[in-house]
Amino acid sequence: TTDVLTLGEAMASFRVAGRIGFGRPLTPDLAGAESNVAIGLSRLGHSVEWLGRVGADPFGPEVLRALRAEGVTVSHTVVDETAPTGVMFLEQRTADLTRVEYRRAGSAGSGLRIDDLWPTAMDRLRVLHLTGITPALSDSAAATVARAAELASAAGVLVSLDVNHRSRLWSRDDASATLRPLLPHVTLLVAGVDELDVVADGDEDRAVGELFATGVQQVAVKRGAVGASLYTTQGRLDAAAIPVTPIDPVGAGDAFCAGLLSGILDDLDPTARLDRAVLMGAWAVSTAGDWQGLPTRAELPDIATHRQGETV
Ligand code: KDG
Repeated sequence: TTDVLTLGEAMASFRVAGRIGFGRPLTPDLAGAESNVAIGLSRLGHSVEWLGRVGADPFGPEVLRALRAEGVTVSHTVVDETAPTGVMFLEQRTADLTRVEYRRAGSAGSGLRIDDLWPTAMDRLRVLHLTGITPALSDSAAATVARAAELASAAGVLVSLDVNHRSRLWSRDDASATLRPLLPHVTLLVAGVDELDVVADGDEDRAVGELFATGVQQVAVKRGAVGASLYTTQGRLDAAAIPVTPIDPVGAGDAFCAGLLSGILDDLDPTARLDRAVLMGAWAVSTAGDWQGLPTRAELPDIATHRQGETV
Protein backbone atom coordinates (compact mmCIF):
# COMPACT_ATOMS: atom_id res chain seq x y z
CA THR A 1 0.00 0.00 0.00
CA THR A 2 0.98 3.62 -0.51
CA ASP A 3 1.13 5.89 2.53
CA VAL A 4 1.37 9.17 0.68
CA LEU A 5 0.20 10.45 -2.68
CA THR A 6 1.41 13.76 -4.04
CA LEU A 7 0.78 15.42 -7.38
CA GLY A 8 2.31 18.27 -9.27
CA GLU A 9 4.89 19.13 -11.89
CA ALA A 10 8.35 17.62 -11.83
CA MET A 11 10.82 19.37 -14.12
CA ALA A 12 14.31 19.32 -15.44
CA SER A 13 16.22 22.03 -13.63
CA PHE A 14 19.43 23.54 -14.90
CA ARG A 15 21.65 25.03 -12.26
CA VAL A 16 24.48 27.43 -12.76
CA ALA A 17 26.94 28.48 -10.08
CA GLY A 18 26.75 32.27 -10.31
CA ARG A 19 25.03 34.01 -13.22
CA ILE A 20 23.64 32.46 -16.36
CA GLY A 21 25.85 33.36 -19.29
CA PHE A 22 26.84 31.89 -22.62
CA GLY A 23 29.51 29.27 -22.27
CA ARG A 24 28.83 28.70 -18.57
CA PRO A 25 28.19 25.11 -17.54
CA LEU A 26 24.67 24.14 -16.45
CA THR A 27 23.99 21.00 -14.45
CA PRO A 28 20.69 19.27 -15.24
CA ASP A 29 18.73 17.68 -12.45
CA LEU A 30 15.25 16.88 -11.19
CA ALA A 31 13.21 19.65 -9.55
CA GLY A 32 9.65 20.12 -8.38
CA ALA A 33 8.34 20.81 -4.91
CA GLU A 34 6.06 17.77 -4.71
CA SER A 35 8.62 15.36 -6.12
CA ASN A 36 11.13 16.75 -3.60
CA VAL A 37 8.72 15.92 -0.77
CA ALA A 38 8.17 12.47 -2.27
CA ILE A 39 11.90 11.77 -2.31
CA GLY A 40 12.33 13.08 1.23
CA LEU A 41 9.60 10.72 2.45
CA SER A 42 10.95 7.78 0.49
CA ARG A 43 14.42 8.25 1.97
CA LEU A 44 12.84 8.19 5.42
CA GLY A 45 11.32 4.83 4.57
CA HIS A 46 7.74 5.74 3.68
CA SER A 47 5.90 4.49 0.60
CA VAL A 48 4.98 7.34 -1.67
CA GLU A 49 3.54 7.89 -5.11
CA TRP A 50 3.99 10.96 -7.28
CA LEU A 51 1.42 11.76 -9.96
CA GLY A 52 2.07 14.15 -12.80
CA ARG A 53 2.66 14.51 -16.51
CA VAL A 54 5.93 14.64 -18.35
CA GLY A 55 6.78 15.10 -22.01
CA ALA A 56 8.05 12.48 -24.45
CA ASP A 57 11.33 14.42 -24.81
CA PRO A 58 14.70 13.49 -23.30
CA PHE A 59 13.68 15.04 -19.95
CA GLY A 60 10.44 13.17 -19.26
CA PRO A 61 11.93 9.66 -18.99
CA GLU A 62 14.82 11.11 -17.01
CA VAL A 63 12.41 12.64 -14.48
CA LEU A 64 10.68 9.28 -14.08
CA ARG A 65 13.97 7.40 -13.87
CA ALA A 66 15.21 9.67 -11.09
CA LEU A 67 11.99 9.26 -9.13
CA ARG A 68 12.00 5.47 -9.55
CA ALA A 69 15.63 5.35 -8.48
CA GLU A 70 14.56 7.09 -5.28
CA GLY A 71 11.88 4.50 -4.65
CA VAL A 72 8.97 6.79 -5.56
CA THR A 73 6.08 5.10 -7.37
CA VAL A 74 5.20 6.78 -10.68
CA SER A 75 2.81 4.19 -12.07
CA HIS A 76 -0.08 6.58 -12.84
CA THR A 77 2.08 9.24 -14.43
CA VAL A 78 1.11 10.26 -17.96
CA VAL A 79 3.64 10.72 -20.74
CA ASP A 80 2.23 13.43 -23.00
CA GLU A 81 3.42 13.11 -26.61
CA THR A 82 2.36 16.62 -27.50
CA ALA A 83 3.84 18.91 -24.85
CA PRO A 84 7.36 19.40 -23.50
CA THR A 85 8.58 18.58 -20.00
CA GLY A 86 8.75 21.77 -17.93
CA VAL A 87 12.17 23.29 -17.47
CA MET A 88 13.59 25.71 -14.96
CA PHE A 89 16.90 27.49 -14.55
CA LEU A 90 18.48 28.28 -11.21
CA GLU A 91 21.17 30.89 -10.81
CA GLN A 92 22.87 30.26 -7.53
CA ARG A 93 24.03 33.82 -6.79
CA THR A 94 25.13 33.32 -3.18
CA ALA A 95 24.98 30.47 -0.66
CA ASP A 96 21.50 31.60 0.31
CA LEU A 97 20.20 33.53 -2.68
CA THR A 98 18.99 31.63 -5.73
CA ARG A 99 17.18 33.17 -8.67
CA VAL A 100 14.77 31.13 -10.77
CA GLU A 101 13.62 31.33 -14.37
CA TYR A 102 10.81 29.04 -15.52
CA ARG A 103 9.96 27.63 -18.94
CA ARG A 104 6.84 25.75 -18.00
CA ALA A 105 3.92 27.56 -19.68
CA GLY A 106 2.15 24.94 -21.83
CA SER A 107 4.33 22.18 -20.40
CA ALA A 108 3.17 18.58 -20.13
CA GLY A 109 3.09 18.95 -16.35
CA SER A 110 0.78 21.95 -16.51
CA GLY A 111 -1.69 19.78 -18.47
CA LEU A 112 -2.55 17.76 -15.34
CA ARG A 113 -6.31 17.12 -15.35
CA ILE A 114 -9.02 15.54 -13.24
CA ASP A 115 -9.08 12.41 -15.44
CA ASP A 116 -5.53 11.69 -14.32
CA LEU A 117 -6.89 10.79 -10.88
CA TRP A 118 -7.80 7.11 -10.93
CA PRO A 119 -10.90 5.80 -9.15
CA THR A 120 -9.06 4.05 -6.32
CA ALA A 121 -6.49 6.81 -5.80
CA MET A 122 -7.57 7.54 -2.21
CA ASP A 123 -8.08 3.95 -1.12
CA ARG A 124 -5.91 2.95 1.85
CA LEU A 125 -3.99 6.20 1.50
CA ARG A 126 -2.91 7.99 4.69
CA VAL A 127 -1.79 11.36 3.35
CA LEU A 128 -2.45 13.44 0.24
CA HIS A 129 0.18 16.17 -0.11
CA LEU A 130 -0.59 19.22 -2.25
CA THR A 131 1.16 22.51 -2.86
CA GLY A 132 0.08 25.92 -3.99
CA ILE A 133 2.37 25.58 -7.00
CA THR A 134 0.27 23.03 -8.91
CA PRO A 135 -2.93 25.15 -9.05
CA ALA A 136 -0.87 28.03 -10.43
CA LEU A 137 0.04 26.03 -13.52
CA SER A 138 -3.31 25.93 -15.35
CA ASP A 139 -7.06 25.78 -14.78
CA SER A 140 -7.05 22.02 -15.31
CA ALA A 141 -4.23 21.56 -12.80
CA ALA A 142 -6.10 23.74 -10.29
CA ALA A 143 -9.27 21.69 -10.83
CA THR A 144 -7.30 18.47 -10.30
CA VAL A 145 -5.87 19.74 -7.01
CA ALA A 146 -9.34 20.78 -5.85
CA ARG A 147 -10.87 17.44 -6.80
CA ALA A 148 -8.05 15.47 -5.17
CA ALA A 149 -8.49 17.47 -1.95
CA GLU A 150 -12.25 16.82 -1.97
CA LEU A 151 -11.90 13.10 -2.67
CA ALA A 152 -9.23 12.69 -0.01
CA SER A 153 -11.06 14.53 2.73
CA ALA A 154 -14.25 12.62 1.91
CA ALA A 155 -12.27 9.38 2.24
CA GLY A 156 -10.81 10.43 5.60
CA VAL A 157 -7.31 10.90 4.19
CA LEU A 158 -5.18 13.59 5.82
CA VAL A 159 -4.73 16.43 3.32
CA SER A 160 -1.62 18.54 3.61
CA LEU A 161 -1.20 21.81 1.72
CA ASP A 162 2.04 23.75 1.49
CA VAL A 163 1.16 27.30 0.36
CA ASN A 164 4.47 27.57 -1.54
CA HIS A 165 3.63 30.91 -3.14
CA ARG A 166 5.58 31.38 -6.38
CA SER A 167 5.36 35.02 -7.39
CA ARG A 168 6.84 34.14 -10.79
CA LEU A 169 3.76 32.03 -11.51
CA TRP A 170 0.85 34.07 -10.11
CA SER A 171 -0.13 37.00 -7.93
CA ARG A 172 -0.92 36.73 -4.24
CA ASP A 173 -4.53 37.66 -4.99
CA ASP A 174 -4.92 34.88 -7.54
CA ALA A 175 -3.26 32.43 -5.16
CA SER A 176 -5.60 33.54 -2.37
CA ALA A 177 -8.70 33.18 -4.50
CA THR A 178 -7.70 29.66 -5.56
CA LEU A 179 -6.25 28.28 -2.33
CA ARG A 180 -8.73 29.58 0.25
CA PRO A 181 -11.62 27.43 -1.07
CA LEU A 182 -9.44 24.34 -0.53
CA LEU A 183 -9.07 24.97 3.20
CA PRO A 184 -12.22 23.09 4.34
CA HIS A 185 -10.56 19.93 2.94
CA VAL A 186 -7.13 20.63 4.43
CA THR A 187 -5.92 19.01 7.66
CA LEU A 188 -2.32 20.30 7.75
CA LEU A 189 -1.44 23.73 6.39
CA VAL A 190 2.22 24.61 5.90
CA ALA A 191 3.27 28.18 5.17
CA GLY A 192 6.27 30.42 5.33
CA VAL A 193 5.74 33.21 7.85
CA ASP A 194 5.33 35.64 4.92
CA GLU A 195 2.83 33.35 3.16
CA LEU A 196 0.15 33.12 5.84
CA ASP A 197 -1.65 36.12 4.40
CA VAL A 198 -2.27 34.19 1.17
CA VAL A 199 -4.63 31.88 3.03
CA ALA A 200 -5.84 33.95 6.01
CA ASP A 201 -6.04 37.52 7.29
CA GLY A 202 -4.51 39.42 10.14
CA ASP A 203 -1.41 38.83 12.22
CA GLU A 204 -0.13 35.31 12.82
CA ASP A 205 -2.41 34.54 15.78
CA ARG A 206 -5.49 35.72 13.99
CA ALA A 207 -4.53 33.97 10.76
CA VAL A 208 -4.00 30.68 12.57
CA GLY A 209 -7.34 31.11 14.34
CA GLU A 210 -9.01 31.72 11.01
CA LEU A 211 -7.40 28.61 9.53
CA PHE A 212 -8.58 26.48 12.46
CA ALA A 213 -12.07 27.88 11.94
CA THR A 214 -12.10 26.50 8.38
CA GLY A 215 -11.39 23.01 9.70
CA VAL A 216 -7.59 22.94 9.43
CA GLN A 217 -6.21 20.99 12.42
CA GLN A 218 -2.48 21.71 12.27
CA VAL A 219 -0.64 24.78 11.02
CA ALA A 220 3.11 24.76 10.52
CA VAL A 221 4.84 28.12 10.10
CA LYS A 222 8.35 28.17 8.65
CA ARG A 223 10.68 30.97 9.77
CA GLY A 224 13.82 30.09 7.83
CA ALA A 225 17.00 30.43 9.87
CA VAL A 226 14.95 31.33 12.96
CA GLY A 227 13.12 27.99 13.09
CA ALA A 228 9.49 26.97 12.85
CA SER A 229 6.27 26.68 14.82
CA LEU A 230 3.56 24.07 14.88
CA TYR A 231 0.06 24.94 15.99
CA THR A 232 -2.20 22.06 16.94
CA THR A 233 -5.38 21.86 18.98
CA GLN A 234 -3.02 21.58 21.97
CA GLY A 235 -1.49 25.00 21.29
CA ARG A 236 1.69 26.46 19.80
CA LEU A 237 5.10 24.81 19.77
CA ASP A 238 8.31 26.53 18.63
CA ALA A 239 11.53 24.95 17.48
CA ALA A 240 14.77 26.77 16.77
CA ALA A 241 16.52 26.05 13.50
CA ILE A 242 19.56 23.82 13.77
CA PRO A 243 22.67 25.93 13.16
CA VAL A 244 24.27 24.75 9.92
CA THR A 245 26.49 26.14 7.19
CA PRO A 246 24.13 27.21 4.40
CA ILE A 247 25.07 25.63 1.08
CA ASP A 248 21.78 25.83 -0.81
CA PRO A 249 18.40 26.56 0.78
CA VAL A 250 16.35 25.46 -2.25
CA GLY A 251 14.20 22.53 -1.21
CA ALA A 252 14.36 23.31 2.52
CA GLY A 253 10.61 23.86 2.72
CA ASP A 254 9.95 20.60 0.91
CA ALA A 255 12.30 18.74 3.24
CA PHE A 256 10.50 20.36 6.19
CA CYS A 257 7.16 19.07 4.83
CA ALA A 258 8.60 15.59 4.35
CA GLY A 259 9.80 15.60 7.96
CA LEU A 260 6.46 16.75 9.29
CA LEU A 261 4.52 14.20 7.25
CA SER A 262 6.94 11.48 8.27
CA GLY A 263 6.27 12.40 11.91
CA ILE A 264 2.54 12.17 11.29
CA LEU A 265 2.89 8.78 9.57
CA ASP A 266 4.95 7.52 12.52
CA ASP A 267 2.37 8.86 15.01
CA LEU A 268 4.94 11.09 16.71
CA ASP A 269 3.68 13.68 19.17
CA PRO A 270 3.66 17.30 17.92
CA THR A 271 7.04 18.17 19.49
CA ALA A 272 8.79 15.22 17.89
CA ARG A 273 7.03 15.88 14.59
CA LEU A 274 8.25 19.46 14.51
CA ASP A 275 11.76 18.36 15.49
CA ARG A 276 11.85 15.93 12.57
CA ALA A 277 10.71 18.66 10.19
CA VAL A 278 13.41 21.02 11.44
CA LEU A 279 16.08 18.32 11.11
CA MET A 280 15.05 17.69 7.51
CA GLY A 281 15.14 21.41 6.73
CA ALA A 282 18.65 21.66 8.13
CA TRP A 283 19.82 18.80 5.91
CA ALA A 284 18.39 20.50 2.84
CA VAL A 285 19.97 23.89 3.63
CA SER A 286 23.43 22.50 4.27
CA THR A 287 23.64 20.23 1.22
CA ALA A 288 23.63 21.06 -2.49
CA GLY A 289 20.57 20.55 -4.68
CA ASP A 290 16.83 20.47 -4.05
CA TRP A 291 16.76 16.93 -2.66
CA GLN A 292 20.06 15.24 -3.42
CA GLY A 293 21.45 15.70 0.09
CA LEU A 294 18.39 14.53 2.01
CA PRO A 295 19.12 11.94 4.69
CA THR A 296 18.09 8.37 5.17
CA ARG A 297 16.28 7.66 8.38
CA ALA A 298 19.47 6.40 10.00
CA GLU A 299 21.37 9.59 9.14
CA LEU A 300 18.62 11.98 10.12
CA PRO A 301 19.75 12.86 13.69
CA ASP A 302 23.43 13.26 12.76
CA ILE A 303 23.00 16.85 11.61
CA ALA A 304 22.06 17.97 15.10
CA THR A 305 24.63 15.98 17.03
CA HIS A 306 27.88 16.52 15.11
CA ARG A 307 30.39 19.23 16.00
CA GLN A 308 31.41 21.71 13.33
CA GLY A 309 33.94 20.12 11.01
CA GLU A 310 33.62 16.75 12.68
CA THR A 311 34.06 13.58 10.65
CA VAL A 312 31.53 10.91 11.53
O1 KDG B 1 10.80 23.94 -3.56
C1 KDG B 1 11.78 23.81 -4.54
C2 KDG B 1 11.08 24.13 -5.80
O2 KDG B 1 10.96 25.50 -5.91
C3 KDG B 1 11.70 23.62 -7.03
O3 KDG B 1 12.07 22.29 -6.97
C4 KDG B 1 10.87 23.91 -8.22
O4 KDG B 1 8.65 23.27 -7.81
C5 KDG B 1 9.42 24.14 -8.09
C6 KDG B 1 8.93 25.49 -8.33
O5 KDG B 1 7.87 25.57 -8.92
O6 KDG B 1 9.56 26.47 -7.97
